[in-house]
Amino acid sequence: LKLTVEPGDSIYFKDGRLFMLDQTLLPARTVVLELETPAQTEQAIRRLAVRGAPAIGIAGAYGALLGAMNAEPDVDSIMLATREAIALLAASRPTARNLFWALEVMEAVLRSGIEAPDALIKALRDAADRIALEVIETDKALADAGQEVIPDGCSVLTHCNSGALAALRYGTAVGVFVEAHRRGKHIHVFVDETRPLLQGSRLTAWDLGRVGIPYTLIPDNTAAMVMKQGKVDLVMTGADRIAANGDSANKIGTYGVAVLARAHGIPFYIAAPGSTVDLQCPAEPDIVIEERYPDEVRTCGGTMTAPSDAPVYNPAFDVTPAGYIAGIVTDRGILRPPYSESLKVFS
Ligand code: RUB
Repeated sequence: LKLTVEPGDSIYFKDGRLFMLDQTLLPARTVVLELETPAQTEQAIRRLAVRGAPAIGIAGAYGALLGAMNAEPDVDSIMLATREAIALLAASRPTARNLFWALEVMEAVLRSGIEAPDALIKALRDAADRIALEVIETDKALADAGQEVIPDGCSVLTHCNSGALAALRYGTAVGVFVEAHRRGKHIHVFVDETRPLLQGSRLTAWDLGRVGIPYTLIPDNTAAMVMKQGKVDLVMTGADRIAANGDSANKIGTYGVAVLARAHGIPFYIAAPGSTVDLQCPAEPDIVIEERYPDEVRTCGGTMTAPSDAPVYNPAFDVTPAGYIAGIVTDRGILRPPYSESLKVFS
């Protein structure tokens, strides 16, 4: 387990700058962005240059650190600039719990009573690094725990991208698949392409291909067919926020996949670390769903595929009710229903 975040990772901090792979350009181009301000970081999160719940938590923490480092070198200025950065970053994307978890950790450092500017900057840097390392550690634990439900020879279906790009090193659901492959299990993955922004075809297919896991890319509307044909043994996806009762937000379309899985008697699993769990959020109605730009739906690959004035509804996430979820694979083991009890492990 490599416990440093460094060049080569999809996101890392070096010499006062935040570097990240621009996920909007993959797989066609590999471009590393170099960010110097909280505003640049907020824009990168908003336009999905960095995306996936744990990854935007890490980006948020380093974005807050950039606010601190750009401030005048006195404690009051650092506090003010960091708080302004935290407020800006918190407004970038509402659904993933991990962003708010990371920003709360940074805010706690500000409240810890450190009185020297250098010590405060160092404490903020240490906190951001710890957040990144915690993502790596929890995803490793989660990937190990998930093996219990991944038998040799199984065929799984996933939606969106929950691999290393979404979470720095291992990933969540894809991390479980990668660990199964590493242990010599023969698995096959059906990858939903994940309209409108194609995180499945652009990122998950890329993730699986580079480690050599056999996969088949399918249009989202083919999931029912492959399930009916008996080609899917289980479904596993990541999550962006898990409410206290187990209701789980993930990429738009996940709920439909869960309903299909239920109709075909196929178990549906969520894989996510504790930082995705929000015990303050009782259930689905309390999860804020991000709505994104209409042109994401009116276009595909930069080409207009609808009238330019077509009215659009573009929620980025949906919520799968707890009753559809056979288990939640976490860094504390696989949690089973009733989730209002089993999720208390994160209280
Ligand atoms: C990402 C998405 C992913 C989860 C995975 O949406 O829904 O499935 O974030 O997170 P977007 P995790 O691309 O809009 O950010 O790695 O915690 O499972």
